[in-house]
Amino acid sequence: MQTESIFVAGHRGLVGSAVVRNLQKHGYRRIIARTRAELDLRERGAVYRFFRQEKPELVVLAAAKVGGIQANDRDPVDFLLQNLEIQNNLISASHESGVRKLLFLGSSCIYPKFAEQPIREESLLTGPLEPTNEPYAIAKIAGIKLCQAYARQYGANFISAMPTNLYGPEDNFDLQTSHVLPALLRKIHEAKAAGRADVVVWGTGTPRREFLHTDDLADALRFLLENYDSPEIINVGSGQDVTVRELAELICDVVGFQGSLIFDPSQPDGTPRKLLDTSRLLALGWRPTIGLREGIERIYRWFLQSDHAKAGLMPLQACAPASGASPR
Ligand code: GFB
Repeated sequence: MQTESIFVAGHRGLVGSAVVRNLQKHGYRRIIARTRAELDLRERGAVYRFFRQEKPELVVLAAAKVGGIQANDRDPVDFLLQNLEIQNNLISASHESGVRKLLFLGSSCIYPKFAEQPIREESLLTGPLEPTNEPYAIAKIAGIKLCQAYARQYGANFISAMPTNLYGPEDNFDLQTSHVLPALLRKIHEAKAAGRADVVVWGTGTPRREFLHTDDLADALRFLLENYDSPEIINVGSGQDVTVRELAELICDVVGFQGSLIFDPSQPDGTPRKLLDTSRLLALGWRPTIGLREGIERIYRWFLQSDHAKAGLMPLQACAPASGASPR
C-alpha cells in the first residue's frame, strides 16, 4: 500500500487515465485528480491555490495539448503556448508547495529529425527538429530544462521521461487531429463496415514509427517514480518499429478488412524514423509486455464498445473483428 498522495494532471487523457489505472492496481490509494472544468491548468493563480490546498506529495504531469502530424502543423501557437502554460504552472507550483517528486512527460519528437537510430538520450539538442512538430517539441524541451533547472538550483527531484508514439484506451479518434494508429484503426473499421474497396493512408507509407501501449507506458512511469531519481531524461519505448504501411496492413488484418491501401503523398510524412534507444530503462530492470499486434487487438476491442464506433456507419454486429482474417 502506497501512503503518499499523488496528483495525476490530465487523468482523463490517453496517458493520465492509464497512469491512474496502474497506480490503483499497485496500491496507490490517495490519487488526486481534477477535471478541466474544476481546474484549468493554464490558470496560474488557480493552479497555485490548488497546490497550496491539496499539497500533493507526488505529481505526474500527464496533461498536455497533443495531436497528430496535421494538428501540430495547423495549430503551432496552441501546441507551443498551451504546453508552456500548463507545464510552467505545474512545475513551479510543485516546487513552491514542496512536492517531493514530480514526473514530467516529454516526447520522442524532442530529438533531432535526423538523429542517429536508435535514438539515445544524449541526442537532445544536437540537430534541427522536424518542422511539423517543432513548436510542440520546443515546449517539451523547455519542460525538461525547467525540471533540470529546479533540480540544479534547488535540488528538486523532478524527473523527465520521453515516451515514444503511444496508443491505448481514451485515445483521440478524430481523423483531423489524431495520431496515425487511432486514425487508421477508425478509417479501416469504417471502410470495412461500409463495404468500401480502399482506405487512404497519408504520406508515402515509408516513415517508421515505434508504438507503445499506454498500459506499458504507465507501468514504466510508476517504475520510474519508484526507482529513478535523476534529472537526466530517460526514454520509454517498445524497442521495435514498423513502417506506416506495415502498421496499416497489421490493422487491416486485425479488423478483417480485405480492401486495398491508397497512399496520399500530398500529406506530410514527418520525421523518417524515431526509434528510441531504451537501454537506460532496460538496465534498471523494466520491460514492456504488450506486443504491437496484441495491443492493436486490445485497442480494437476497446474501440468497438466505445462511443467512437457507435457513432460509426453500421450496426456493431456487422463489423465485429473477423476471427482468422486472411493475411494480406
Ligand atoms: O502519428 P502521426 O500523426 O505523427 O503520423 P508523428 C505518423 C505518420 O503516419 C506520418 C502517417 O508519416 C503520417 O503521414 N499517417 C498515415 C497518418 N495515415 C495517417 C492518418 O490517417 N493520420 C495521421 N495522423 N497520420 C507526432 C507529432 O508526429 O508524434 C507529435 O506530431 C507527437 O508532436 C507524436 O510527438 C508522438 O509521429 O509524425
